[in-house]
Amino acid sequence: MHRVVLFVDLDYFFAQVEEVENPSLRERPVAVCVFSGRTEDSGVVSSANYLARKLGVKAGMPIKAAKRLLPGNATIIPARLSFYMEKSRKIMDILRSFGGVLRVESVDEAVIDATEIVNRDYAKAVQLAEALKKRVHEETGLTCSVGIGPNKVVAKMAADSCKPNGLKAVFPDEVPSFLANLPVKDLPGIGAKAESLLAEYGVKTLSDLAKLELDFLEKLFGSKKARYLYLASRGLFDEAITEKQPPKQISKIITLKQNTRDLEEIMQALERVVEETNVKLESSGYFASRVGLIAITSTIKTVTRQAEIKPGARADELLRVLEKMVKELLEKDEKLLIRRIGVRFSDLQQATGQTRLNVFVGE
Ligand code: DCP
Ligand code: CA
Ligand code: CA
Repeated sequence: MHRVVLFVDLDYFFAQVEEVENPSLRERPVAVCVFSGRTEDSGVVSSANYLARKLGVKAGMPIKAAKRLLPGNATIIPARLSFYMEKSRKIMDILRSFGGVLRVESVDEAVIDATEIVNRDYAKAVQLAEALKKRVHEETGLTCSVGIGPNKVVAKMAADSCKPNGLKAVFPDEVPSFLANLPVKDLPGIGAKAESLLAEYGVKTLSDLAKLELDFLEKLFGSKKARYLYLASRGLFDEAITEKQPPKQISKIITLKQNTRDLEEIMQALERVVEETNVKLESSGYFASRVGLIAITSTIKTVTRQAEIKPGARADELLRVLEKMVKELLEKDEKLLIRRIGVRFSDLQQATGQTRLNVFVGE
């Protein structure tokens, strides 16, 4: 029985987000770049819109090289990574709201096992993909491409084949003909090195690749990759799609400049720790319902305190809770000197609701 897998990939993601923020960019080449700061122009292109790509600008290219290709009306934008992350989380929440098993593959990609919610029906999966695309566009202004297939590899290749703003379903019986004449480099996992190695043996297309014996592939690539190539070139590489396991806790502890019982010094250190862990928590998309203080004393004893907190509590609220704990420890033992101090967030839950809309699944 075939599964139904959707692969969603946002089109020219970072650059498109910038276009939505500033629609006048749509008419000109745009390159979103990460500046390294070493010299004025050092760094690389992260994402380019289609007008810039037409001129040869690509992700990974040095900014200097991109500038040589771009005309005067082009725009170079420094990447705003946390802004794109925030958009990404919003999009993942929209996708999640349709049900199915969703795995976030990267900042702009998700794979959904929709087998159950569409009842193995590919026609329904196409409707689901249309509905996803529509909602993402309505709520964020962004377009994406969606591929549908019996496993993740085929679904991803289908998405790649219909960019931008495309929708491509490869029905199970179409898999062999869809793959046959594609160049080997279109298979996820085949980079420039594998491509040229295969070319030495005259292997150019996926049907060439599918003619090779497993033994032979093992000699070239080792057993794990060989097995992948053997199956994937036939459209048969299939692995279960699972949601990532949420972390149980996030913690951080630092060593103070000197052993101390000075409240201000301790709180300054905690402020830094809370700020850093909060960023980590937010970027992984979780809220904590419990915060803990971890103190290691000058005699290397570990003392902890915990309290329940409101999920999503702000740093200043957290620091008030932690300060009370620190005061308590200091009052309880007047000789206590603290050597290391830290926080632990636990009882984590997904930052956003997982309401299942079932808008689509109704018969
Ligand atoms: N990215 C990056 N550096 C790279 C490749 C990608 O910073 N070398 C970032 C910017 C992209 C995002 O990851 O917007 C997604 O990567 P994709 O490879 O999916 O590229 P795009 O979304 O930009 O383009 P496409 O429309 O081809 O998917
Ligand atoms: Ca991508
Ligand atoms: Ca993309």
